[in-house]
Amino acid sequence: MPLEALRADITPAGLHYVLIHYDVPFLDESTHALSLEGFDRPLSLTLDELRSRPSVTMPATFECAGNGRALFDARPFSQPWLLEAVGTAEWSGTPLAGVLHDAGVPGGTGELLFTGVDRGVEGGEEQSYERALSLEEAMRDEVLLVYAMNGRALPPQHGGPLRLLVPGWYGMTNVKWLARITALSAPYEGYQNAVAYRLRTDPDERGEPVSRMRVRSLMAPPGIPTFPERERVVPSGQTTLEGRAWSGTAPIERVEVSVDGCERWADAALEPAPSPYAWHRWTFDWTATPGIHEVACRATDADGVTQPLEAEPNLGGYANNAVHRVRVSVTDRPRRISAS
Ligand SMILES: Nc1nc2c(c(=O)[nH]1)N[C@H]1C(S)=C(S)[C@@H](COP(=O)(O)O)O[C@H]1N2
Ligand SMILES: [Mo]
Repeated sequence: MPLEALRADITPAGLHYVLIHYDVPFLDESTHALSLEGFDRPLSLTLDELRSRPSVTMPATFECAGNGRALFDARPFSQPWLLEAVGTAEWSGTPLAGVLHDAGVPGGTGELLFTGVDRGVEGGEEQSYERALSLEEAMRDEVLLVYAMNGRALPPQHGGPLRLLVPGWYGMTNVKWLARITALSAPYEGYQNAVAYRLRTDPDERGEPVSRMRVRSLMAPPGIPTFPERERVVPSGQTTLEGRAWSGTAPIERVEVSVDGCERWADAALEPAPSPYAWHRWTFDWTATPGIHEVACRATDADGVTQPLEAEPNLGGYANNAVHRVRVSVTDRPRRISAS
């Protein structure tokens, strides 16, 4: 997502970031079905059946766990995101809990496994993209089986015709091209849970699993860019800085802005979020004086956790929620370029 799209409450589908481990499968929505296996009453649900169930439409923000990876000093070998792997869409679907209730969750189920249609080879292992989630998290009211995005059928690159949405969690949880849910009685040890998406500083340690999104804010690039360097040029005088803030762990309480290279901070104006699972807009009025400045934003959540100036590095390059810093060049009156 180009960061100027932080100006929109709802990210247009064509600007929402896309992350795909393998290939986009092209599925026929008239024949695609979701099967539930290992339940008391195994079910197979078509898209029509899912759409006829209770429907919820909810703005929700998620970001890739690797967002900011390329800003770590040692760049891990993976998708080299700078800061663009985040977006907010209006997702429509049916609550997962209702479907699980109909299928009957067997006693002793600790986790559910969500399997996508896409297959690839990763870490030397041929696999389907699949992730397990604890039954407790999966049963939360806001967890949806999603079939529409921004009021239209879910596009192929975002998992159409059906994906999982677990608001508050990093993106890898939201399994696309969802084909199967399996009730598990033993802890899952598959690749995307046990090997990938772990916070490790030593390749031999097991590491903590990556789960909910850390508190974070980003700024829409102020002023106008130079091409091709993409440095920011801002006219001197009054300007409004703006951006978004979100957290998957506790509500956002505060956003602060610094216009002097993170020496001093002042409160930004924080707007209410369009849903408990979507980002807040923030604004900050700045009187810009000519020269080079570094502007920055940082958010704090209701647990009292504030974004760090630098995030702890880890081998996967996950969960980099460091303060967003932007260098701007403030100029007196923009130069006029004559057309002749
Ligand atoms: N089946 C499947 N689901 C998937 C993935 C994938 O590669 N295959 N990528 C995951 C990751 S890492 C992210 S960040 C999100 C991205 O969702 P988006 O492309 O709709 O933004 O989808 C997740 N779901
Ligand atoms: Mo991701």
